[in-house]
Amino acid sequence: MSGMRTLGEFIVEKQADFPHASGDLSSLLSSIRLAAKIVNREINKAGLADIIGAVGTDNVQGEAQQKLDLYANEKFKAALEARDQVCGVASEEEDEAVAFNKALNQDAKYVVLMDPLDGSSNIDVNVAIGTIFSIYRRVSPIGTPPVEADFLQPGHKQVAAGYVIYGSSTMLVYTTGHGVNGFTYDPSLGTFCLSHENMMIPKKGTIYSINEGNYIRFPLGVKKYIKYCQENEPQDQRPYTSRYIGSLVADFHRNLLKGGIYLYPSTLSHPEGKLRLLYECNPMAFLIEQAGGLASDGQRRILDLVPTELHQRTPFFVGSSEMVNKVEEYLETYPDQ
Ligand code: P6P
Repeated sequence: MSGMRTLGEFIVEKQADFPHASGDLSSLLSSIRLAAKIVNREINKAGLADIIGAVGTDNVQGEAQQKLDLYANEKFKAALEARDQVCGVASEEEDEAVAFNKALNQDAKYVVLMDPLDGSSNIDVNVAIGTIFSIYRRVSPIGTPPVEADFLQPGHKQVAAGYVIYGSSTMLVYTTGHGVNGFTYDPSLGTFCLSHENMMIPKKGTIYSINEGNYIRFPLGVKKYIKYCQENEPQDQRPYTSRYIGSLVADFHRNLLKGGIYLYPSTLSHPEGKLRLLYECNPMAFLIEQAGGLASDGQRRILDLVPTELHQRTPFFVGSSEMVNKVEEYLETYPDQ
């Protein structure tokens, strides 16, 4: 196929963007690529295997774990530990951060935070789900086990971030701070091929993604924004449309391609919002800013938030810059009484 560039070739080629690169990040990204292929294979045959159905245990979020959650968590941890670039991993499926104790891992300079399978309630209804990952340089000394501070860094310190979307086709989308690139998996070749180079989100869009079932519990500013979308007839655009899949990765990916905004505000049941700052919001915020969009908690830039605990939540507004700015205006104009 003329001009086909595989993810592997792209990772090595882009290593040149980092003059001091030792190849460690390239190798780390390759281990994520491998785990994505393994998880993708299981997801695509989940309907056939006995893998469907909750496994009976609950994770730290108190959510019933689907078997595929556990499977994805184990496969990504194993792939990351097998290479010598990662000293530890934090995961939505792990109560505490996991330190890799092999000496070679303790000499590693990166930590990874991940949601191994986001949207897990969508697994057994054949709706797109995804893996989200976030990579930092450790702040603790090389040669020692990682400490909590390695995982509680503000999002603007990320070295790389990305997601895998297991949808009608499987894609891996990532950034190392030099733009966003998307790779589509070709199962007949077993390779990810560059399909979306230098992805940029349109500055404005007409898609808004929010769970309107929570409407009465939203902050007033969010209610006002939803009404603005429903009553506003944009002159130079199609009318607004509501699209909500229930998988952050799928809603985010569609909005990245077409323009739009995803909103998960604080609600009465989730006063801090539902989404996790470290392994859902920060990586998506890095990606959207690299693609020319914005990510906010309603008042502040997500990437500037200083984390205090591994599984902390935050309200999350992410997508086209004009749309995120509009929501922030409404939240400022109508602060919750
Ligand atoms: P709700 C999935 O559990 C998730 O973390 C995101 O992927 C998704 O956008 C959101 O929660 C769905 O939450 O409350 O609307 O079901």
